[in-house]
Amino acid sequence: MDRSELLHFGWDAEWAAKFDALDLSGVPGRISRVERGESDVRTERGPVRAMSDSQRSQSTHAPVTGDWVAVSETEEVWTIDAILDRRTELVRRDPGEREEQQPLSANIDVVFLVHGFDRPFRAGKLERFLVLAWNAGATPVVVLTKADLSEGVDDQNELVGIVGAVAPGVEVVVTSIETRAGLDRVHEILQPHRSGTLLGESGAGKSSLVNALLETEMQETQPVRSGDAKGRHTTITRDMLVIPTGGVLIDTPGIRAVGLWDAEDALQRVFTDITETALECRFNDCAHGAEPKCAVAAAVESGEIDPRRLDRYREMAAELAEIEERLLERERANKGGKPNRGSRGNKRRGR
Ligand SMILES: Nc1nc2c(ncn2[C@@H]2O[C@H](COP(=O)(O)OP(=O)(O)OP(=O)(O)O)[C@@H](O)[C@H]2O)c(=O)[nH]1
Ligand SMILES: [Mg+2]
Repeated sequence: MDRSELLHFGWDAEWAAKFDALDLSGVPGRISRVERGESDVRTERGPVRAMSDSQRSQSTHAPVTGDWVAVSETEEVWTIDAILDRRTELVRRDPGEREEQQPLSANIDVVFLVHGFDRPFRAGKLERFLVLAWNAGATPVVVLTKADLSEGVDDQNELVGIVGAVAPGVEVVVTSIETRAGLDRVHEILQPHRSGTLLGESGAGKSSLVNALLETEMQETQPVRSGDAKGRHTTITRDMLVIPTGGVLIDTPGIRAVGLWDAEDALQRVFTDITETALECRFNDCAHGAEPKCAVAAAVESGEIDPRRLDRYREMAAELAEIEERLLERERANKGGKPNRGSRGNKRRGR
C-alpha cells in the first residue's frame, strides 16, 4: 500500500515501525477531529469517519485530535482498532472533574500560544500556557495576532519585550491577517511536516490564522464583542488542518483558564529565574515566604524578580502539590491500584 499521502499528515519511519509492530490488518491514519465517540481520520485512502472501539479493546484512553491510529473497515463501518503510543500529549486538568486529566491533542511538535493586540495581556495566563506546552514535550511559540490593530511598531515592540521577560528564550511572532505579517515565519516553523496546535482564548484569532495560512476560509470565524473584545466561542471542536506548504495545524476552541496537571518539571522550566535563584536559599525546601536567608526574597527586594511573578509561581506550585497529594491519597486508599496520573510514561520529553 502506498503510504506517501500520509507524509502530509506527519507520518515518518518511526510511526511506520510502531504501526507495523502492531501487526494489524487495518491501515494507519491520523485523527483530524473527534465528535461524540466518532472520529474523522485522514488515511492513505482519503478521509474516513470511524467509531472508537475503546470499550471492546479495553483501551485506557480515548482518541484525541492528532493521534495516529490503526483503522479497519467491516461492512462499510470503519473502526479504530488501536491508538499508537503518543510522542507528545497536551494535557490539562479536566475542568469538570478536579482529579482527572484531559488530553487536548496528541503528537504535536509546536504549541502556538495566541494572544491578540486588541486585548490586555495577562502574564499569568501566558505562564500557565507555557507550562502546558513544555509539559506536553512540545516547543512553545508565542503568536501576537492582530498587529494591524496595535498602535504601531513601538506598541508592538513593547509587548514583545513584556512577553520576552515572561517567556525568556521563547520565540515571539507578530502576525496580522490584514497585512499578512509574520505568516511566512509560521509557515517556516511548520515545515517540513511538523505538527502544531493553537492555544488561546476565544477571539484571539486562532481560526483566522489557520485560514490565512491555508489561504482559504476553511474555519468559521466571528467578530469579537465590541467594547471588551471578548470572543464568541466560535470553534467548538479540535480540528487538524493540513497546510499546503507543509505541516499540520490543530485549531482549538478558545480556553480561558487552564488547570495544571502533573507538570512540576515544566513549571520549573518556565520559572528558571526563580528556581535558579532558589538554589542560593539557605534551606533546600525554602518556600520563599518568611524563611531566613531566602535568596528569592532578596532578589525581590533588589528588584531582580517581580513579586507578582513570584506570587504566580507559588500559586501554581501549590496547585500542583495539592494534586500530587490527592493522587497519593487516592493511591493509598486503593492500595495496589494504580494512581491515575496519565500516560506520562509515553511522553518523550524535551523535544
Ligand atoms: N484586524 C484584524 N482582525 C483579526 C485578525 N485576526 C483575527 N481577527 C478577527 O478577530 C475575530 C476573531 O477571530 P477568530 O479567528 O474567530 O478567533 P478564534 O481565536 O478562532 O476564536 P474562537 O474560535 O472563539 O476560540 C474575527 O473577527 C477576525 O476577523 C488580524 O490579524 N487583524
Ligand atoms: Mg476559532
